Amino acid sequence: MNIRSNWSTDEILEILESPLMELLYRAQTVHREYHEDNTVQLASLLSIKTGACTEDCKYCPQASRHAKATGLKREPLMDVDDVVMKARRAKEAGASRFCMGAAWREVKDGEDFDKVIRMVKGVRAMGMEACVTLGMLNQDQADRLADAGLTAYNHNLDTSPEFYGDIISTRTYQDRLDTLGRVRNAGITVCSGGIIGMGESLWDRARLLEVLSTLDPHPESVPINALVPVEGTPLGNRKLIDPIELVRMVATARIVMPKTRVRLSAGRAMLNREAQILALMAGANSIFYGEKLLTTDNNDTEEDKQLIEDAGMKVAEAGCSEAGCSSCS
Ligand code: SAM
Ligand code: DTB
Ligand code: SF4
Repeated sequence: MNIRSNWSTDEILEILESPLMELLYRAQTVHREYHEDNTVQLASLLSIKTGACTEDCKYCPQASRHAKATGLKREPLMDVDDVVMKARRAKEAGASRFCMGAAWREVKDGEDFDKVIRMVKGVRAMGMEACVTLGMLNQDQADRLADAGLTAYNHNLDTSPEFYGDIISTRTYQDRLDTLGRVRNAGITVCSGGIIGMGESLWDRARLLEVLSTLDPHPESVPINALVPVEGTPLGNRKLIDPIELVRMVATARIVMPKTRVRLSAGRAMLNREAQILALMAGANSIFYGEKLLTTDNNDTEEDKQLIEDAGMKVAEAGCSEAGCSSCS
């Protein structure tokens, strides 16, 4: 099967809505063809700068305008040595990718960015993949991150272009796409996905997958998050989504972006073992691993390792996880 970058909304919507057994069968067939290694990558997350963000993303506990209602404590940028120590612990626990998140609207040149560059170098020196998510970037900043050896840059599109304005007003969809373009230009791999369960329609979900799958090349990594409704945020009262909706989203992402690492991301803590195994069967081949995501709780690490073993899959080793990696494909 060839890799397509011309999917239409209708085609994707048809897949997303197809009978569950057909959807799972098709997704698993694609998955086996492109991911013979049968691995799940363990990626650990660390919030290197927490809260006090000027953006107004309705889902996010880190926006300063939600701080009073959420009670989230802001933390300045961490020290480089502390971050590298956390990465070392994550590696010892089995993670091969270390993702660092900062609650910034955009990167500003100066001392803080210089520290992030040193963090990236420190993580790479341990043989782990390094990913950062720092908000918007200019080309020079993307190039500096590439020079530091950054593996991937995470910058989510979150939802469809049409629903985006209902969730965020302080930046545009085009701003997001522009940053992704700079990341690609710099030669860093692209990590971009979205969130379901924010009140969007199935059509919006199909549109998000359309935007991602018509990028050429596809993002190497697509995180699929379920909204974690955090009390005090504007979406804090939203009902948890049905886990099967998450499974459908993962399966559809797998079918339209066969080579991509699809990451079962936020919201996994609300899934039981069976639902997580269904998501792995549907083509998810990475999870966030560690007791915390950025500010919210994540699944237990021992249970995660057991789950992967019980599912008959293997933990991906460092340096052997990117789509297109010569050792994997
Ligand atoms: N500030 C940077 C940015 O927005 O790109 C990086 C950090 S931001 C917290 C990273 C991603 O976390 C967001 O794009 C969003 O997709 C996800 N996220 C944040 N809060 C979430 C929540 N409550 N539930 C699910 N995903 C969430
Ligand atoms: C992504 O798509 N999900 C992660 C990571 N990329 C940076 C973040 C999830 C955050 C969930 C809410 C929190 O813990 O603050
Ligand atoms: Fe800021 Fe990122 Fe949270 Fe939006 S998602 S408020 S940009 S930290």
